Amino acid sequence: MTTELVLGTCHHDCPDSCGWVVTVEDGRAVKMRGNPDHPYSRGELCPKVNRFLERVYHPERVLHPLIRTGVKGAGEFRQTSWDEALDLVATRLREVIAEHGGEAILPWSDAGTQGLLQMSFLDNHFFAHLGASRQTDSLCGATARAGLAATYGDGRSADPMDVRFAELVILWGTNTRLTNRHLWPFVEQARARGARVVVIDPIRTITAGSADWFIQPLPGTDVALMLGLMHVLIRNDLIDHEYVAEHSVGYEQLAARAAEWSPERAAEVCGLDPAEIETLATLYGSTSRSFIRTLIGAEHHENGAMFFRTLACLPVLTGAWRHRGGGLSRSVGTLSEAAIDMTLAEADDDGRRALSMNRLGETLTSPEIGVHALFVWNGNPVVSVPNAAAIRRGLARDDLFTVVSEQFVTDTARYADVVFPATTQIEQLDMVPAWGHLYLGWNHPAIAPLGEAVPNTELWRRLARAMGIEDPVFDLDDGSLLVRSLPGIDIEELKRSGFVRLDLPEEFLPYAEGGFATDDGKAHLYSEALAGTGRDPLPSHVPAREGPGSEASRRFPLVLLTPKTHTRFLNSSYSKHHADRESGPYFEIDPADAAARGIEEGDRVRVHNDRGALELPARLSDRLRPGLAAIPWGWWGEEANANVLTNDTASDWGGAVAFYDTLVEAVKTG
Ligand SMILES: Nc1nc2c(c(=O)[nH]1)N[C@H]1C(S)=C(S)[C@@H](COP(=O)(O)OP(=O)(O)OC[C@H]3O[C@@H](n4cnc5c(=O)[nH]c(N)nc54)[C@H](O)[C@@H]3O)O[C@H]1N2
Ligand SMILES: Nc1nc2c(c(=O)[nH]1)N[C@H]1C(S)=C(S)[C@@H](COP(=O)(O)OP(=O)(O)OC[C@H]3O[C@@H](n4cnc5c(=O)[nH]c(N)nc54)[C@H](O)[C@@H]3O)O[C@H]1N2
Ligand code: SF4
Ligand SMILES: [Mo]
Repeated sequence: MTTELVLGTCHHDCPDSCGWVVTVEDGRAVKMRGNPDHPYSRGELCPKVNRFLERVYHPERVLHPLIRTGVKGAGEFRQTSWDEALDLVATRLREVIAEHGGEAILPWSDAGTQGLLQMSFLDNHFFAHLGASRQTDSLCGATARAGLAATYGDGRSADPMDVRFAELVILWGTNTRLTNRHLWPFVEQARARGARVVVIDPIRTITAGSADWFIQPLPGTDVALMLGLMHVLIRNDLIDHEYVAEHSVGYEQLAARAAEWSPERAAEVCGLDPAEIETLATLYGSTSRSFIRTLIGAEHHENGAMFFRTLACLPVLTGAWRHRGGGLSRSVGTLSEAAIDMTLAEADDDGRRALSMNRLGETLTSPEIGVHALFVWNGNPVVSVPNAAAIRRGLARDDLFTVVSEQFVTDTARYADVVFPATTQIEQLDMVPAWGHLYLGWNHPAIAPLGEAVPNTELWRRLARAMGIEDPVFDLDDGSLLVRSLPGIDIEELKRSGFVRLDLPEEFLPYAEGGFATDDGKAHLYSEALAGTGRDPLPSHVPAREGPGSEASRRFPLVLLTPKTHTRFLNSSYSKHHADRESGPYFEIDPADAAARGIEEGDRVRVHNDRGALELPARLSDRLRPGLAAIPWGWWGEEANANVLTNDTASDWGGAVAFYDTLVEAVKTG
């Protein structure tokens, strides 16, 4: 028997990008553990990925190409050969191009894998050759990044691991213990040295339950809270005037705006006590090593970019950026990206039209937009994109040809005309650039691909050949693509240890001396650039159009949040296979709202709005507050998918979408 230990890196869309070790016996993976040498994940994986090998060898894995035999959505297929599947796709694509033009073809993909090669690389060339439409916008991160960039010029962040040096940790709109679990030990290190941990979230999450202080604003009101904090910081002169004078512009204008936001006014908007705002501002302004951690949650609002743009002003005002353990950390993805040369992945866009990935339902149901062929890989849009019922209607169209590359027959794949079998991370080569720490991770394939599954790169090569596309980029193998894209990286070390740190100083303080990425190198407390696009150049609280007090709220008075809730789900991945290990789905409602509707624990409840309806058991919860409801997101199936209800309005700028500005009503049915 031969036994081998193979190093890899988790590919999931998760800030932790953990290192792992796979034990392979005679070509079969028998054990998978965290890599104990990985400086950030330190030998631990998570309740999702601890059972990854079950996923790899799952009897329901798609291991051969499939062709649809039943009606769209039924998930009935017959197994076929690669040749037949490729021929069918090539024939249909040629027909679509001849009849409707290349732009009638639409690619849709997300971050099912975050690997450099397998996320998005050769697909760019394939679709460029077809003259296909391009995908634009983002389900995750782009609005947060654009918001930070409005103040800083780019989305650069502090090293998350530096939270261990903080004296005050504010976890703002992020559920660290669930979504970013390997950061928590570093937060605990800070706490062991006396730091206070504050959580700001509309829901009393498990992270809030572990905090020293939990502040519970109404969703979508944080900008008012931040303006209230600024009001107190300025009034009590807790400002680092030297830092502000040297490294920012617009302090006077911002101070005038903040003057309008007394703690009383802010508290009223946020549903808080003014004393909470006074105390938090005093604590924040009197602590130099104050570390704000945020991820994605707050981006999923109409005013999502404004949240991040405003948040970015806080550590400038107090000069927290000067100190290790101070500042703000959202994603370090831009730092990883800077280490990668993406030239080989880029294809000419030739002015091809771009369609929003967030509005897939509208795109597929609109005859004017006219999409006739859809490719989906690395994502499950029926479950992950808002306004899901519209997507199902679009996918059910007879005159739409849908191709999905997947490991499983997801809710989306059930509508495919052709499903191609995709390898899992332990069957493919890649390099994972992290967004939650400063280490690039290598991923050696540990086992040969199961069945006839192929990495995404190989799928695009085969499709290019089937379409007669000639382009030398398709002749390069995965190893060559990686080596050429990582010019300054010690690849031998990456392969040997599984990770290398980005070439940054050990004490990485991005803005200690200013040096913001704006044209003048300063933080823009007042932004001419925003003014130039017709937006408010200063932080401003704008209530959501679909929010409390709006016209819609008369019919649908409850705000519905649908965040990540289960430790064993990663977005919609695992939700089918770990379903029996998580409780749910359910409708979480505050006892006061339940009483007003005659709803008791366990009652069947119809949750609805104009977009759709779900029938779920009620769970009376002390995690919420009156007016606020929640459904855990990620479950498959029309009866369970929270995105049947969610709002697909675009955020203020940046291209994400307002999932969390969703209003519903709930009626007891049984
Ligand atoms: N277990 C698990 N881990 C995951 C994932 C998963 O599905 N499961 N998904 C991964 C992915 S793709 C991502 S992007 C990250 C996301 O990581 P997070 O951003 O931490 O996760 P979210 O659940 O999107 O949102 C975090 C919190 O934001 C709160 N929130 C919503 N609206 C507001 C608001 O207006 N103000 C404030 N202050 N808070 C608000 C929600 O109540 C929620 O508790 O997690 C990753 N990690
Ligand atoms: N209501 C609500 N909706 C949300 C969110 C929320 O918090 N609430 N979160 C949003 C966020 S932050 C995100 S990031 C998105 C995530 O949404 P998606 O990116 O759609 O995430 P998943 O549903 O996990 O789908 C990933 C799919 O990729 C497949 N996959 C994995 N690896 C590979 C591979 O190597 N090759 C191929 N071909 N396929 C692969 C997996 O099998 C899986 O089915 O959802 C968004 N939607
Ligand atoms: S999903 Fe996240 S926490 Fe789990 S192993 Fe992967 S990177 Fe680590
Ligand atoms: Mo995400």
